[in-house]
Amino acid sequence: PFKDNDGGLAVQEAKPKLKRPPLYKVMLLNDDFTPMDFVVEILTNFFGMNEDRATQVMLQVHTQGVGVCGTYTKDVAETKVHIVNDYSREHQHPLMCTMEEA
Ligand code: NFA
Repeated sequence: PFKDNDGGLAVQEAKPKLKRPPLYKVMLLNDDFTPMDFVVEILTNFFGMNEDRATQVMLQVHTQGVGVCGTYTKDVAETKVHIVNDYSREHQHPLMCTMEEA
C-alpha cells in the first residue's frame, strides 16, 4: 500500500509472474560424411530415443537436411549442443548440432 496523489490509500496488486521460459529446438544438420549409425547412436545416447525413433529422425536429417532432436530450455539445449558437437569431433565426424528458439 502507498499514499497516492490525492492522499488516498492505493494498493498495487503484485501480479504473480508465471511466464514460461522460452524453448529451443536442438537440431542436427546433414553432411556427406558422418555415418548413419553414428547419428543413430547420438540420438539414442543423448536424446533418449529408441532405435526406431532415432532411425526416423536420422533419415529425416539425411533426406531433408535438418531434423529436430528435441525441445528444451535454453541451458539444457546449449548443453546438448556442446556435448553432441564435442562427441562428434572426438570421433572425427563433421556432424553439426545447432539450436534455435522454438
Ligand atoms: N548423410 C550421411 C550419409 O549419407 C548420414 C547423415 C545423416 C549425416 C544425418 C548427418 C546427419 N552417411
